[in-house]
This record gives sequence, structure tokens and C-alpha cells, in this order.
Amino acid sequence: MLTIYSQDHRYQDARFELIDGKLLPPFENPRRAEMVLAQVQQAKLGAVLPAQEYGLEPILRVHDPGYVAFLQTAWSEWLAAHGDYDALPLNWATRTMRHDRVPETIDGKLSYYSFDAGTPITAGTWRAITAAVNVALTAQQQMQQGARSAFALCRPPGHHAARDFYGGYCFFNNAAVATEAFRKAGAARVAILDVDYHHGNGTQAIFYGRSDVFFLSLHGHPSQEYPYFLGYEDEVGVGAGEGYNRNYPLRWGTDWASYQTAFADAIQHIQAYGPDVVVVSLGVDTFEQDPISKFRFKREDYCKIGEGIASLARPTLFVMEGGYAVEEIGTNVVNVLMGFENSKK
Ligand code: OKP
Ligand code: ZN
Repeated sequence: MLTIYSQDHRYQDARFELIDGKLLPPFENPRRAEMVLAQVQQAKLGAVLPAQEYGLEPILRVHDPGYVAFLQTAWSEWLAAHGDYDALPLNWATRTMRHDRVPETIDGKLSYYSFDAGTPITAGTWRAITAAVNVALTAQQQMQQGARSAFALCRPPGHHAARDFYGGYCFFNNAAVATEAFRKAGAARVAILDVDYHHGNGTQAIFYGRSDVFFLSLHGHPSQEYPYFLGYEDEVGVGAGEGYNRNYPLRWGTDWASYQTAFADAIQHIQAYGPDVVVVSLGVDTFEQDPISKFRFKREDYCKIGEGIASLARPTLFVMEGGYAVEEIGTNVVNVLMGFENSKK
């Protein structure tokens, strides 16, 4: 399997992350992608190719122009207002407040366009997030040119980012941009399977009213786990999209034995949908040693994820999302990809 990688992910390198009331070294850091790349090379998964440039047009098929423009200048505006510190919002428009006015100042715009305070904007954020999209689009183009599968080693991740807001370490929704590129290239139906520990709220929201993209997610139950306000079972899509969204919220402590029924159900629904392409939002923060998550996956369980996806026998794009047990992240990701490769027919 081909891997697409860009070193420019290193430009997203925050000084700290606000978590559990503490300022800690960021869980979402450059070593994550470096460890995955090292394992891809060690396991001889296949060639590693650099990303091509695609500009803003494919991003604007998913994201709001005002949001994209905000991200492009957010750092310089923050730097001018406050100096060389990571940019973070501190309040949000909750119930009874207005969502129909975009504030003029950088602090107001950070609040308007985000949903958490755990996602710092830094000097290099724009460069890193455009590179991550280009990684996903390069992988998509390789498949358009005939590759049966590819691994987009994106960083930062994307599945929490919606049309016009960021959060959960995510700014541009890499998987959603690749999905729209597949549609533009002629795929009639795309299924997105999100196996990251956290619900892919951004991806769900982007495709919620559509039947041409079927979103399925297995994740920590929103009554216990981030992002808390989306990811319940009764979210089935709306209008033309009704029936094309499926959530499998699972409780803290879920291990492979209690995951596999939901996983098999998701695989069966994807096969019944008959997609031209499967996009996998691949997070390995389901791992038992993950520092911010509460599932109990073991190393070898990741092979079974890959095997289950391979049983679909469809063109498959893997897009990197979360995973914060940095020492093991590469092994776990490569176990999914090798499980897929080794059980292909
Ligand atoms: C991004 B991805 C845990 C706080 C979690 C944000 C997590 C973002 C995960 N106590 N904060 O889905 O891996
Ligand atoms: Zn996650």
C-alpha cells in the first residue's frame, strides 16, 4: 500500500495543551506522525510519496469561505493583538446567545469559529493544515489513477472539523475533502467509516443531509466522552440523508470482544450500501494505553480492524486521525494496514 506523507505537519507544534485544568505538553504533537512513518518504513508497507499541491478549491468544496479566510490570517491577527503565544479562545456562544454575527476582533473570531480550548493556533498552523489536506488529496489522486488503496498520513487530524468550525486538534476535515474529491472524480457513493475513539462530529455534520456519503462511527459514548454533544445512536441523518448516518456509541472500558458486534454491523451496512470507495478515518486512540481515552484495545486487535475492512473488497483510503500513545501509535496503525493488506483477496 502507498503512503502519502509531508514533513510540513511539523509546523503544527503547539507549546502546550489545556487539558484537565493543566497546561501540559501537547498530546497532539509532531512525534506522532514521525512514529507512524517510521513503522510504515520498517514494516515495508510500500512506497512513501510526497504530497502535491491542490490549492484552496478542494478545501472550499467542504469548508465555508469565511472560515478558510479566518484560518489563513488568524495567527498574524493574534500575533499583532497579543504577541507570540499560542492562540486560544476562552468563551463560546451557548444557549440563548447569537450565532448569526461574526465578531470583528481576533478574540471574537476565535470564539466564533471554534468549539474547544484544546486546539491551539500557532505560527505554522496554516502551513501544516494545508499540507495535511494535500496529503489526503494526493492519496485520493493515486487511487483515481488506479491504486486500490492508500494511506494518507495526515497530521493534524480532521474529523472534528465541520464546515465552519475547528476543535479537537482538527482544522480542515481531511477525510471530507478527500471524499468530495472522489465524488467529483465520479464515485457515486462513498462510505466513511470512523474508527477513531472520538466521535467524528465534523464529518457527520458535513454529510448529514446527503445520501451520496454514508457516515458510520464507532466511538466513546457522548454521555461520557468528548465531544459530548454529538454521536448518539438516534442521529440517523436528515432529509435526503436519512438512513445514511450511523453511530455506535460505546461505553468506557470497551474491548475488542464488546466492540466487534458493532464493528461487524457497520461493515455489513457499508456492504449493503455498495460504495464505490471506502474512506476510513483511522484513529488508534482506542488503544488500552492511550493517555486520553478509555477503551481497551490490544496491539493485535488492530489487525482485525484491517481484516474487517478488507472483507468489503472495495477501494479503500485510510486517513490518519487520532492516537496519542506515541510509542505504540506506529505499530497499531501499521497493524490495521497490514491486516488489510494480508487478507485482501
Ligand atoms: C482528537 B481525535 C480528554 C480531553 C480531550 C480533545 C480530544 C481530541 C481528540 N479529557 N480533548 O479525535 O483523536
Ligand atoms: Zn480521537
